[in-house]
Amino acid sequence: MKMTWRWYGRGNDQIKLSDIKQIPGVEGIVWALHDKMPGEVWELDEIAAVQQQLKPYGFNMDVVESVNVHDDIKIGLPTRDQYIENYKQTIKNLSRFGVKVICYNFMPVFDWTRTDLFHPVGDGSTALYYEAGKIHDDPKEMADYVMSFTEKYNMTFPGWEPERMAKLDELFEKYKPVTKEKLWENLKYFLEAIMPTCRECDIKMAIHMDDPPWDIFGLPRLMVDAAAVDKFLSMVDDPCNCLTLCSGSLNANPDNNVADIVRKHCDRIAFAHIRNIKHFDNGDFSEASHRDCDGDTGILDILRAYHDCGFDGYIRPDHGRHLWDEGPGTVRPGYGLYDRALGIMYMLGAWDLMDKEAEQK
Ligand SMILES: [Mn+2]
Repeated sequence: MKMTWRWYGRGNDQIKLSDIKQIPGVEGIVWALHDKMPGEVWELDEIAAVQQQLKPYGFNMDVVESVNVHDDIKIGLPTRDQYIENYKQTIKNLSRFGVKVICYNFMPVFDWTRTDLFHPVGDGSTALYYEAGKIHDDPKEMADYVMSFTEKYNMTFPGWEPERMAKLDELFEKYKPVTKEKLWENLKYFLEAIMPTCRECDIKMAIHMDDPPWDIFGLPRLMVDAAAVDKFLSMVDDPCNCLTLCSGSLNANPDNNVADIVRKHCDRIAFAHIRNIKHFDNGDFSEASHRDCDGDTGILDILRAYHDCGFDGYIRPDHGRHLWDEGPGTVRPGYGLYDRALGIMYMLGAWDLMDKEAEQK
């Protein structure tokens, strides 16, 4: 496996590349052009600027998270073909810089959804939290909460672009005819259109699991469980059609066994996100440290499954808690320095031990 770290870019992330360099084992930066709107072509000079930033530290730029998919593609409007052409051009441009994996998602309107971005864990740290009772019929309430952070701290979140959120009513109206079946069809149309370009460019498209993995506000969600993963991979059965298997997103539903999916589909997992979730009886969940016993996701089982399969794809710690002096205004929710660094050491510790055991066999 190849360890990576998600970084939001110079001037857009408080964490410095020189800090990341000091974390053992990090080979690559998972990056994106965060000022691009979905549907825009990523230009060569913009990509080259990121390459120049990473070069002095010796980090690879093999994984992009995310090239966001335009709503017209998800809705299936006639205008989608132009946006698909733009997407293909972005794939071609990225391949010129050696990019190997593009992480994306196909969630309607909203990206990840939480009700509290800095919820007390109980030990003085905070974490992202989902309070089931707070997700009512009114999506505006939640959008306003998330957007209040955007405004207050002058920080944009991928998938929560203010330009899109300002037109929330209009977006919901446009998605009205999009049933779950229609959304599957639109995803298939998109993938079949871009697969030849991916093969030509040696780039894997790696869909992220939906977060949380169930319908919200009447909007359908697709990548929610093992059956959906099976359907997705067989629907477009191409080695370039892959997964970003996010343990935390899937395991927000405690019925989802992530290790089983790893064992079944390891060859189609291009990118592994490791995140631990703690469940509560009332349907709430909190994000937890990467340590197996701090949550219910089965982090050690998952790592063992990857190791047993000889996983050689990219992996990263996903969301972490906010520790020590990290809090609103000093850290991106879920993307602090310390807990993710601890998560890496935990994963590498387990992995190194499994390597040693395998050697001795
Ligand atoms: Mn994830």
